[in-house]
Amino acid sequence: MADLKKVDPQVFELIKEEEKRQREVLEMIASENYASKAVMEALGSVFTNKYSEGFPKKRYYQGNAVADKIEILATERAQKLFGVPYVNVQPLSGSPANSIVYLSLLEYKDKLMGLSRDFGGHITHGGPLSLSARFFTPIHYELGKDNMLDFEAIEKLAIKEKPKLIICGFTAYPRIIDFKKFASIADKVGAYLMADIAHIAGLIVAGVHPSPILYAHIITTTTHKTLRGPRGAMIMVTKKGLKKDPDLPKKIETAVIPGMQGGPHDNQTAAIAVALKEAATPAFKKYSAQIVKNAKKLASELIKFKFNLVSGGTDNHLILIDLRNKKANGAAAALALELAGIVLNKNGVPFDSLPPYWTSGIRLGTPAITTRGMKEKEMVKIAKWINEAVDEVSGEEMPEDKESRSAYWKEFRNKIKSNKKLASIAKEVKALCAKFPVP
Ligand code: DSN
Repeated sequence: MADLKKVDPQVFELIKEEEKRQREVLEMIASENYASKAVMEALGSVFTNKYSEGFPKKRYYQGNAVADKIEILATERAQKLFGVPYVNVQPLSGSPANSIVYLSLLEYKDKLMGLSRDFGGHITHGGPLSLSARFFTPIHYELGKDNMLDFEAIEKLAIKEKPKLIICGFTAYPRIIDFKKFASIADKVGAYLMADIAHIAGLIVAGVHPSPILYAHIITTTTHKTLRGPRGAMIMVTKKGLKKDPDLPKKIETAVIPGMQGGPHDNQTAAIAVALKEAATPAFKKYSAQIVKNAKKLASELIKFKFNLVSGGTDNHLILIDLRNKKANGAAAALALELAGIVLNKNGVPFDSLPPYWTSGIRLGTPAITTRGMKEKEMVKIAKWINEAVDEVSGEEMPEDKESRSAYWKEFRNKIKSNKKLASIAKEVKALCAKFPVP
């Protein structure tokens, strides 16, 4: 980065600062990962200079012979890896990818049905204020009493509402998704089934989570979570999708451009191609299996410390903790953990009495720390540190009324910054991190 250092030392320093931060903490945000150097090199390549509205061999601008090759390569790798006949690699990220699907399938105010955000659904699955709720009619299913998918209730709701699109695949659901059951419900009511596998795409291609390819009509995914690529997304149409509607690829392309986007980010496409090559290796299979082993070990250790895990554990890469039995709130715990060198996010839990900005829970995941090579032994240490850090904020109850909340938060933030226990955990975390290099 010699040029950057010379041209813009300020940005150079900030990048160095962020590199140091990422190196010295446990990145446990369930949707984050460390992309490889090869992925980063492709992302920082000359493809960033190109405009290529349209699709390979059907572009609006000249000079796209090489851009065509890179998009075809990424597409073919994705088709092979996921086993689907059609892939579009142009969506800029997960939320636009989902919106593109809605634009291709639905008319204004048509019904789409997804898991409520309050139970782990994504905001684009009909969440309040999102485009999916403002332009379409969201119908929400919830989890059952055991905080697992309740297929009987989902079927009842689908029969009653007859949505045009049913969405499965979630943002904070720690259990296996039974795509077959979703398909039988969607087929019964004649709905399209979309599987949003943004969180679990890497686990699926590695065979450690069942695949939706035989069951969904359309699949969307991001490329930067368990798939470990650059920030980006893809939309796939399965054989079943083509059978239901042979025009789906055309509809999706029209929804990409001019529907939703302009030029694709060819540098992102190049980096996706690299990530897909990496994801097809035996090493990636091993990595993904370890993500799940680590999450399961971490879950069982946290349970020993009497943490209340939503659904009682995990089958995938993430864990959702309801902190109410610990008398802590999500915002306070997330900040305390960050000061202890453990970076995760506050997250709503089923039947949460606090709004999404504060929450009664935290969500954590193992993809990034597994990329660094951490295994079960390290999970034991991490669970202990999480317990110690949360102990420091036990008794931090969020005031009921909004006004007092900001005052409480200001005071809490000032107080927690100088907490000695958290600082000492952060030192231990840093020492552990030094043994596990980032790519
Ligand atoms: N922000 C992503 C997540 O953390 O789950 C989803 O958009």
